[in-house]
Amino acid sequence: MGLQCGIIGLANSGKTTLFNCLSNTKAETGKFAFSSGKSNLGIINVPDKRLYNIAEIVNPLKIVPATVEIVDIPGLTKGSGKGEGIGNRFLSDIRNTDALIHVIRCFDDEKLPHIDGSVDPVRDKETVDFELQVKDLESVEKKIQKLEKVAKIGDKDAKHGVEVLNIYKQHFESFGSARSAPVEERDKKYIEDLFLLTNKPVLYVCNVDESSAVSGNAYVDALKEAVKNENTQVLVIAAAMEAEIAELDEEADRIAFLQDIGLTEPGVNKLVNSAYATLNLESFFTEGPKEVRAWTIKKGMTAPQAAGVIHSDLERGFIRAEVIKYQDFITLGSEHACRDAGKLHVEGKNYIVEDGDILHIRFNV
Ligand SMILES: Nc1nc2c(ncn2[C@@H]2O[C@H](COP(=O)(O)OP(=O)(O)OP(=O)(O)O)[C@@H](O)[C@H]2O)c(=O)[nH]1
Ligand SMILES: [Mg+2]
Repeated sequence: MGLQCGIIGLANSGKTTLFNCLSNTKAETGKFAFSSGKSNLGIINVPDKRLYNIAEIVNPLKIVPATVEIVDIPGLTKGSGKGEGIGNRFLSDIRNTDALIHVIRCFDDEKLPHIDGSVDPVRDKETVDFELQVKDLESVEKKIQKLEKVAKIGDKDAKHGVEVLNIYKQHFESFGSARSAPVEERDKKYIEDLFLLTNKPVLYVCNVDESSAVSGNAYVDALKEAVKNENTQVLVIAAAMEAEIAELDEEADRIAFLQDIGLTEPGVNKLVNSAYATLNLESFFTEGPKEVRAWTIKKGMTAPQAAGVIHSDLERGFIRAEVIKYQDFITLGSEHACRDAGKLHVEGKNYIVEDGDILHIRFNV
């Protein structure tokens, strides 16, 4: 399952800096707003200690973490949705992402002027939301026009669709985002094909200076207060500092650097884990002498569905899954020991895979 996250935020909020701490590819950051003229694409390895603990027992040739794709788009600004600045044409680059990471500037830096004259996280967040809403309004209006034609010739479903889309339209016009529109669950099918930007789950990242990395600052508090009804997570990350840490080659140096400022793990790890939680994602593992690997599934997937994430043949020809719980594997120290202790469970096609399961899929095609 290719999970994709888009990074959004005002120009100079630190999107590319964050991208660089997350991704295995490096992109250029700039002191000037709109310094970048393209979106950056990268792959994040999902940090998961369990994978390495399993590998320590198995000693495989290869360790393969689960991955998430990230897209970093350049500078949004007031008017982006209407084609001002350069942000507009990049909004389509995040159209197909599963979730958005909204980076918000929560640091002072006299050398880095803010495009709107002052640091104000709540205003900035609203500016960005507004640009996305303008874009979504456009999509919804287009669909209304199309559906109205069908409704005119008596199509009841189209008529209802127009009603629902008009709720969205009004909601956008009063500065609402699609995810909070007063629409019944069953009516949301009318916007499914539009991939509305403001319908995507969002995580806020407050980009702070080093001294606020542990406990935040007044900017963070203001933002938290402003989004407290949005039912989402607000993370505090010192992106510029974490980018420096990510540059260090030695793991021990990175840990020492983190501890020095009072952190136990990089904020970007928390970010990936929060994205998983927000999207209801979990991991299962496969292990063998060739490779120990983590895979991403949606919570509630059955064993054949999970097998299908590995390869469609495994889903099609699914016979059974042999399941060892992560904790049993670590405690008992081998597949063999788990089998002997009765900790290797044979499960059929209705088994719901749990986070941390180690699976062997038996199949036949
Ligand atoms: N002081 C300080 N500077 C930061 C921090 N995070 C990023 N910067 C600086 O802010 C500038 C802009 O950062 P970028 O990551 O390029 O910002 P961006 O959001 O990608 O900007 P655009 O691509 O132009 O929209 C760079 O000079 C960064 O070094 C921070 O936490 N503190
Ligand atoms: Mg950038």
